[in-house]
Amino acid sequence: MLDELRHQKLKAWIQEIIELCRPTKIVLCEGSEQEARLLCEEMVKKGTLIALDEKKRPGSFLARSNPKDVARVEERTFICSKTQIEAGPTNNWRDPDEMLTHLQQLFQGCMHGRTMYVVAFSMGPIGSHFSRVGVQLTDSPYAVINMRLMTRMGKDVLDILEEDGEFVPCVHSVGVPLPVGQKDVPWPCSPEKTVIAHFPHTKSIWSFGSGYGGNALLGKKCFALRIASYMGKEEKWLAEHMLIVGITNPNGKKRYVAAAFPSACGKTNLAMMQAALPGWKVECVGDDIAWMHLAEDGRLYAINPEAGFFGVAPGTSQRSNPNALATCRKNAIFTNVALTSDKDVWWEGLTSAPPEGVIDWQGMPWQPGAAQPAAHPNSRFTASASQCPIIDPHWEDPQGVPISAIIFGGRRSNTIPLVAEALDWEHGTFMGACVSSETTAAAAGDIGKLRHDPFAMLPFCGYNMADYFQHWLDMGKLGIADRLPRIYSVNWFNKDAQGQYIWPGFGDNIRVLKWIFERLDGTAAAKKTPIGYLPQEGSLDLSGLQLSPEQRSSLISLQAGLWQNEMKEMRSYFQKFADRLPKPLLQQLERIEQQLASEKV
Ligand code: SAT
Ligand code: MN
Repeated sequence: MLDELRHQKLKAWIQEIIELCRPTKIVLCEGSEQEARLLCEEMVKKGTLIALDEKKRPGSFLARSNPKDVARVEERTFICSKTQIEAGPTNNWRDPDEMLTHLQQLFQGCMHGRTMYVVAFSMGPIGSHFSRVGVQLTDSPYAVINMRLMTRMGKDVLDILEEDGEFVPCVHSVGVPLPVGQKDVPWPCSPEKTVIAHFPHTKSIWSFGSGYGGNALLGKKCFALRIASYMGKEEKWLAEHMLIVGITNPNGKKRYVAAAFPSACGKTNLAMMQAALPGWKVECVGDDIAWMHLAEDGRLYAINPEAGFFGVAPGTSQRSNPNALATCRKNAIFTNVALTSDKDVWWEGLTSAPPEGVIDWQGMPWQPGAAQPAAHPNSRFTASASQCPIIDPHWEDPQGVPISAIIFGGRRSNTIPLVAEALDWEHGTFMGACVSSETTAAAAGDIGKLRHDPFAMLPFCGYNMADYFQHWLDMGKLGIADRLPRIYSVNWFNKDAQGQYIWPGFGDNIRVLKWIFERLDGTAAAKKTPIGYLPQEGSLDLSGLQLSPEQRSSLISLQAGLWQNEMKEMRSYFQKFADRLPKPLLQQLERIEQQLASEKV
């Protein structure tokens, strides 16, 4: 079968991994529907997948993972650059030689009794100058069918690799060899031995022990963010944890915006928003990752390297995201959601009352009011972007779409106003560096704890975060100042004294996008403050919202005391980066501190 391969280097590498991992069978994936259907049938027989009702969810399946394998595991994720300083203080570093020795032992015979799938994939439209190719070798058929939805995968990609095309080698194993005659479990994994290792210098990825999401679909966080961020630094482009949307105003004028938020902070909802203001329209280019490059016209253009969505299920509803529901109406894979008695899916928030006879994500009968939710908080749907009813007509444009604004946001119950515009690129870079957010279920660990998450890239930056800040500053210098996107910070999650969210969010977030749009048009008024331009009273469209004057002002005013604390906190956070921290960021911090201290505020 490998004889078909014309790419000698690829063939030799596959051969090497076969010798190491000793799979029983090799399958070169072609990426066809037929192939995916057969894989799903096999997985249904094995109990990995449950086929959902053909009328309610055509072509769709439910997978239940091992309860120890439900999210990304950051403490087992490593950046193996040559020196520790290259990985920086925010990454787990391992010496590359030591890690490779460890991996050789770990992967030894690990695919015994299993099939190894060869999955060639393109991140970005096939053949676009801005796309990059990877090849994942995996013993997880679940990873294969997800990669088929999340990337352009299969024969077409092998074709464009020709005889010597570059590719990122990605090795993945669930880490459970299967002795002859032993029955497999529905979700094999090896949580105690999980390692997700990235080698920026050789641009390669090894992942062992987990079959879940970002740990196993190596095109996503491992390649399109960690390795690609490193490529972007070398090659002067940006790989970012950002959604991309097109926004059209009632006059038919359209602008594209990219927005970075930490995992499970509503990126998918914003990316597919049903605008609450009449005449405004949002179209989706991507919901998670943006690769952005400067074009000759001095503007920043973005492609979505992915081809599908791996969205958080809980909370997704007709109110919060009707377009996501439409996207996963058919041909979808659900992981760790609940099952209904009529073989459909359910999760918290999908409907106000759960249907009768719900089976929880672990396969147990579940009653409303139970201590544990029916769907795991990090349960997901995987669906092709082409099924999204509001997918942007340019979402596969090989040149990408021109970005007019970049937004940074996090989950913050106070301090950060609803929206603020950066004074310039340098201040915008500082805003990105200042992102912090309450933790969510997307990663294993505590939930609801405030942590710094610069540019929403904390778990995804493949090199020293201080150098990444510098790369952003450098990109600003390479572009043409008034053609670069303007930079904004937003916060949908401000709470009042009673702990209730003040801002309605979801479709009403269009009001904030409208203000940004009109700032770019030069028609929305703002007042200059130390932390950026804040909406002038009346410039933000709040028509029809039930907000008291106090609520309005708390959303868009600068709270000097809280900001003084914020800057103190940032000063101490920045110490992490010692003298590698770019000076302009420290200068921004000092400027804000001084201006806050003066009476002008
Ligand atoms: O990394 S995942 O793709 O599993 C999800 C996320 O953290 O955004
Ligand atoms: Mn993400």
